[in-house]
Amino acid sequence: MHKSGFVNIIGRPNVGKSTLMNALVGERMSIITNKPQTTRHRIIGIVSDEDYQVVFSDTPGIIRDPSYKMHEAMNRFVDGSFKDADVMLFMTDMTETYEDDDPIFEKLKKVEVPVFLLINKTDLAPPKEVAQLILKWDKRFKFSEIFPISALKKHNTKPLFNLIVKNMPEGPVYYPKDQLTDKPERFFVSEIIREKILLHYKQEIPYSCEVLVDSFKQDPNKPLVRIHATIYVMRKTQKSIIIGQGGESIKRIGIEARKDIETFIQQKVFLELFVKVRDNWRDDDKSLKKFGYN
Ligand SMILES: Nc1nc2c(ncn2[C@@H]2O[C@H](COP(=O)(O)OP(=O)(O)O)[C@@H](O)[C@H]2O)c(=O)[nH]1
Ligand SMILES: [Mg+2]
Repeated sequence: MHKSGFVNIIGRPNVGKSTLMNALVGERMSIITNKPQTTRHRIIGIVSDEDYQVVFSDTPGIIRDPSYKMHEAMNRFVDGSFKDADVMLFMTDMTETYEDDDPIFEKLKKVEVPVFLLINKTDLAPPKEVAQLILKWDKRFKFSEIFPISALKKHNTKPLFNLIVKNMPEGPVYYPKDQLTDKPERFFVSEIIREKILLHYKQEIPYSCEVLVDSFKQDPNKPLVRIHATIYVMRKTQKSIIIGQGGESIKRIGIEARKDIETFIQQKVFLELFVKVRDNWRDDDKSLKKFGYN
């Protein structure tokens, strides 16, 4: 019997959803930083064996007060993940707090498939605190399972994975067994560049940027991939911040991103970055469509 299904990871920003997805899939699919709202799209990671296939979805964190259309689109990716799950993983961590009347509980109540609560970042607290938190959550909502884990240290992630497989229904092979994700290489290239922007710029800059790969071409004469990508910002002042004095800042982004892209595609890369202003793109339907928020 072949088992397969969709496992969707949801939760607020920064609790460790992307870290867990990467730990479970064993590849660096989703970018991770300590900044909230790093993940903007729904990203899938596929784990296959001879007799099962688990399709994990990493989602953007649930944004409580959307401030622009991009946020609304991000929340729609999360809503979508309620619809097709065979198992839901609802993630929290050792530090965040929920009110008993948080709207998420109403949504979770309507879910007909098993919902596992994952309490992440247990490496940050003594076992006694973890135990207390488990009790607290257990009183609040009837989860199918409660798993204390550390996605970062991979504590308890293997037992979690085994239980997920156990909960998969009988089902077909949805994707070729050697496929790891549904997004093209270009998408991951733009995500790697965006990760470097998140890491190196302060305040509103990362949240004002989007990255698109304009071309991705194998060099006809050398074992080299030539990539052109554009960083879109919302204002002219942001463009000069991205570029930096004498181009120093963008140069650093380019060097770091190139290294990671080379690891990701297992080839030498020539990366060229451009910066363009797109006025207020986060609230512009046309831009959002171009950037894949639909
Ligand atoms: N100490 C600790 N930090 C973690 C753990 N999992 C994730 N993090 C960190 O929490 C931050 C947010 O992680 P990320 O996976 O991007 O969270 P997401 O926004 O829910 O996808 C990053 O700095 C991670 O390194 C964990 O198990 N323990
Ligand atoms: Mg994430």
